Amino acid sequence: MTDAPTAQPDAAPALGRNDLEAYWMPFTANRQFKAAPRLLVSAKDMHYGMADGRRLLDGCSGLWCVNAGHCRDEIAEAIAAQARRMDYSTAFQMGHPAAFELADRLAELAPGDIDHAFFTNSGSESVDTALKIAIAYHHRRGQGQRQRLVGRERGYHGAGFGGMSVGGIANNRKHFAMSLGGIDHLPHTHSLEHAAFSRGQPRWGAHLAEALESIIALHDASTIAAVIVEPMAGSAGVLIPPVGYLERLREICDRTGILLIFDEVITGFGRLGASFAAEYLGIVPDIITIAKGLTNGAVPMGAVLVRKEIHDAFMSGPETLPELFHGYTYSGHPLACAAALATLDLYAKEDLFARAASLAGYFEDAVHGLKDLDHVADIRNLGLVAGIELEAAPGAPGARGYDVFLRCLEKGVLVRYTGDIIAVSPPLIIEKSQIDELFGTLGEAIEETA
Ligand code: PXG
Repeated sequence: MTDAPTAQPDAAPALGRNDLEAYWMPFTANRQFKAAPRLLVSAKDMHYGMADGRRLLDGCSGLWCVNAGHCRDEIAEAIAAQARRMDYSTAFQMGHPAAFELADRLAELAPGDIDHAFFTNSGSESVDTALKIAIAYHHRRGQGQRQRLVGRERGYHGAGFGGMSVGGIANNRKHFAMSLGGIDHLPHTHSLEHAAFSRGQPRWGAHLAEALESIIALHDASTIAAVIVEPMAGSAGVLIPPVGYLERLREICDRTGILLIFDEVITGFGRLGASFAAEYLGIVPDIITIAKGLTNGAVPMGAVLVRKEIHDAFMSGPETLPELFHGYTYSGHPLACAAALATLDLYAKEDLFARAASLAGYFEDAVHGLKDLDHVADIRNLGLVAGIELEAAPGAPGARGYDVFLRCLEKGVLVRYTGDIIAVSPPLIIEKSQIDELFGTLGEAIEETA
């Protein structure tokens, strides 16, 4: 499959410094970036090409989305063909075949009786949609008092007001005084004291799910619509679910009628070595939010996958009215559907989820090989995801993470950093030699950092 040598990315167009000013970059230190820009101009398979002509091994699948590798011909061609056939299809009261086909394919892929898809354009929109569906579902069933939502500390559920409110990353919340009311948070499950250097799922931490019982005791289950968690938290620095933890959340939700939402924007589409984390862990939530790997990152798209019972609860009342007053101009956009269908075909044809599973052991050994380096406080991993937590430099939290990120970049490897945590999540087409390169380079960078 990927034995063929990776193509050299194209040469870069020139860009003057003044051209950088107008673009207000997202989640980026704009002044720092613009003082020393890092511009990507091309991509193929495992690599990016930079504006200065250098080639970068992509250790984080873009932003956790390019699971089948970059610029796959099959996806590019499907998008181009669709753009010529029909650019845009009116999304409300009209439909187009590819959206129905894609929903069908996702229903097949999803676990249990999760069998309907609502389309969005991003993970953030998927989360907001899922929260609205959860509340509206209870309302439909005569339980309109179920409005509270429960998220988790250190959770990331996108940048919308809904996702921000259930999210638990302080910096994403504290500048925006108004978040939704009626939200509680479970404690996060990360503990250096009890679970540092765990391989795969930590054995410590299942008891933290009991915090949901306390929230229920405080508010009563009859006021709570849903609990939303990332089965494996990505953005906050790769937090792996303790053995038994998600199972316990599922049991409590089953008993109390609270819906369990898995935010699989990162864990979907093979990241852990199965279609979804739900599949990998054998736990079926009520709702799954997806985006990113759905189109291999090639066109923005997200979706909310729901159990049959949830969907069917809406299919009553006047047949002339929309059952859910919600949607986006670009829900089920034809180009996104074309990209997603081609992506799902590629995942299947190259058996990429199984490939990720088969590489996971090698990947785990490689990342844990960094254990004895100075400054390494923890290493954690699951599927093709790893987090390397560094001790913060005295008085300068985040500085070491940024320094390691820059050193890797200098050496031709792109990783993500969140504070002092390095996250690695390569495309599932990665070769063993590239896993060696990735962690070899990261190890050098950690050794060199002060
Ligand atoms: N849920 C989860 C679990 C996510 O990881 C979103 C929702 C929001 O998706 P959109 O498409 O609206 O961005 C995400 C996004 C990182 C990083 O490196 C992670 C995300 C986005 C950007 C960077 O940690 N996750």
